[in-house]
Amino acid sequence: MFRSLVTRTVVPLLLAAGVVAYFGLPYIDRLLTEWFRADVELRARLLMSTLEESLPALVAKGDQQGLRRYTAKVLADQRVLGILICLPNGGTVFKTELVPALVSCQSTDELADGRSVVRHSPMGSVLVSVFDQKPADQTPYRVAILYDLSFVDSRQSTARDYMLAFGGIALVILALFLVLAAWLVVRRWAKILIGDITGRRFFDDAKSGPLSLPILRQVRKVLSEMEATQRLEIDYRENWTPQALQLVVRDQLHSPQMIVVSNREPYAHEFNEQGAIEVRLPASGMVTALEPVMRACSGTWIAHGSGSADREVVDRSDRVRVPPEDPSYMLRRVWLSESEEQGFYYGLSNEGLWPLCHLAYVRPAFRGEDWVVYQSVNRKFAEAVAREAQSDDPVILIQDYHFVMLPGYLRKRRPNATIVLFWHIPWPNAETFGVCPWTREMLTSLLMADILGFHTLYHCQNFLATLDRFIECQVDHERMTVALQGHVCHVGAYPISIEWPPRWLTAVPDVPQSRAAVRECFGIGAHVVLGLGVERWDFTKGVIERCLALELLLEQDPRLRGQLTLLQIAAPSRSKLPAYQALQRTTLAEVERINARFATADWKPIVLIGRHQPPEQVFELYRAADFCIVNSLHDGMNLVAKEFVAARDDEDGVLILSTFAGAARELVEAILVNPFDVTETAAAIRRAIDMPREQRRQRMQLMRRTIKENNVYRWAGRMLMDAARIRQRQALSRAEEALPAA
Ligand code: GDG
Repeated sequence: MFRSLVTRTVVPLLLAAGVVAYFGLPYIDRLLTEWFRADVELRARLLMSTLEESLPALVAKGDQQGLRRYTAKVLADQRVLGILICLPNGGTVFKTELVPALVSCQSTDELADGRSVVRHSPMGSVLVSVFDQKPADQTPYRVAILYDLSFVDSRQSTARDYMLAFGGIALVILALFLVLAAWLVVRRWAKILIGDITGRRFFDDAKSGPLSLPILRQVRKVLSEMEATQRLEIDYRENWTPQALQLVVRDQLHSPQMIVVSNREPYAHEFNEQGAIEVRLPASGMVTALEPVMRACSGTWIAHGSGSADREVVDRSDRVRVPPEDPSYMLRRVWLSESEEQGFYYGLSNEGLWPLCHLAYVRPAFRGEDWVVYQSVNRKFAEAVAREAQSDDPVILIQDYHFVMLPGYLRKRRPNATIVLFWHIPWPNAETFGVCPWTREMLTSLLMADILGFHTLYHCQNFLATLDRFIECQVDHERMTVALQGHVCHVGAYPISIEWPPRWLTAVPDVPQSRAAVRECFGIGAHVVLGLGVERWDFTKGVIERCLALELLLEQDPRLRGQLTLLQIAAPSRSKLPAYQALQRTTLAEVERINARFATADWKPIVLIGRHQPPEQVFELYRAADFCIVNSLHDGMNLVAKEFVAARDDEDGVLILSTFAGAARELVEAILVNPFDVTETAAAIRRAIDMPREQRRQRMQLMRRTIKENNVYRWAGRMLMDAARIRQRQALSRAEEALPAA
């Protein structure tokens, strides 16, 4: 700051002084010249009055010798250069030796008595002063006294140099003094100002000093404007980003430890056929949604280590940092034995709860031994969470139906933790859920969460109705809260989504290139309309119904044969279970039958890829397709529908969507179908093929805007903002309870 004060004060001051000196010095010079000249003129007049005593007699006599002797004494004064005595007619009476040639009686003739003139000779300047003498009884004559003025020049330049030097030094000292004083004042003021800001005194006019007040008022104004904009952005945000989510975690939750618990891990390490370790991203909607959130928020993700090489890469505490290419959070793996996996994952979770919650008409299986294992695995995860928790109040985000008992177990171990459980699948009506033999235990545990999130309001209402039917608790339908054993659980609809824009898109070529690449890869002709299906191979996703709809369409309109292909990606899932094995067999058989019925030498109606694909490949397929069909029989949300729309930055392509998928509540511009109605689904495919470009563009534009605004950061942000409010309320009531009774 000091240097800046110097450059901002001293330098301009010196420049200004230079300008003043440049224009002022000639004036001073002139002034000095006049002073010196006046001085010399006075001396000439004095000398003349001295000469007046003896000169008349010598001039009268014309005594050249006497005049020379007499003037020689006068000339002892070195500054008197010479004396010239002239007659009125211009004749010379007497002239001393050093009178220069340019001064003569003629040349001084026009000068009036007592006046002076400066003549410039090669020896220097000369001042000539003339005095007319008129002695009584004598011829008048004129005396010219010549003074050497060269001393004036040298004195003048010395005087100027001294003036400049003193002026300059005085100026610099003054400037430095000023700068020092200003610096001290500013430093003190800045110290007070910083103190007022860091001590937060600036929130209160009365506490901040008068000097700081004007600035602090400005700071406060800017801050409150920023806060208002931020609030606006958060409330009505069209553009939720990872940074916005980080802000929510920092400013509203005050950066607590974040722990995610799920069965499926976000990254699985697998041995490939060559024995090398590969990282694989599972085909899971929960992982698709949660992974970007975790990358933004950091923390620990606890999940079942199911990859064949998972144990090879963890540390002694079973931890590994992920994502592998740019680690930003910790993955803590929990190991499950085969029997644990059987009872917990395959058994109760996927043969019991999954079919129970999806109206796909697959009968759920509930076995007592699975229930025992399910609870013990939930306890094992509770143990892992407790070990990972570094404080008594972490934020724990539990994912899905695999961990129904976890909120209850965790509430006992960490009463002050904020527990959020998100239910990724539908919640059926009360009668249906009541089929589960352990409904009461499960509901009681779920209510120990602080927030219980579902995709849709409809699922929330089903849940509240199930509570009403099966357990004794206080349900406030207005505020969507449930009180049980002194604990309040908030039930809310938080429609899940995807990151915007999906990060895989950067690695995928544009639409024309993707179309060409995919058609070449799968041997599909350039003129063929390409329909796409992408899912885990699950009976809820309606893959067989889709194939039947395609068959019906080709039957109804033979002109479409050779013109339309369905490319179906079915990533094997839960393949150990008989229902899934049967599904895979039936799907393959149906595809084979339909292909055998219609296929030609260079065309097949259905191309089925029953393998897990890398995510970049999945996004390339989205870009290559003319339409994407998502006809799930029942689906909590369905992220494939959202990913397809997100991939279509060309604003083209048609989405066919099941009315029984949660996504249908948001993506109303899709062609909505009842997946159980094969005829309607066939008609929807026909509509997708025939839809004009402009209609496709407008529908796609609207859907893209919906997903962009309601992306996964908004999903997590809304839930975490609610969690923050609940935390604040709980802290307040704990503080009030701690107060001594009045
Ligand atoms: C549950 C709910 C809810 C699919 N095949 C491959 C692959 N995928 C990816 C998709 C998508 C994800 O898997 C599937 O997401 P969904 O939402 O469709 O389905 P679920 O796994 O059943 O998820 C569902 C979701 O939770 C979130 O709450 O929407 O309703 O059932 O991201 O792209 N990914 C890769 N290869 C594949 O072959 N890499």
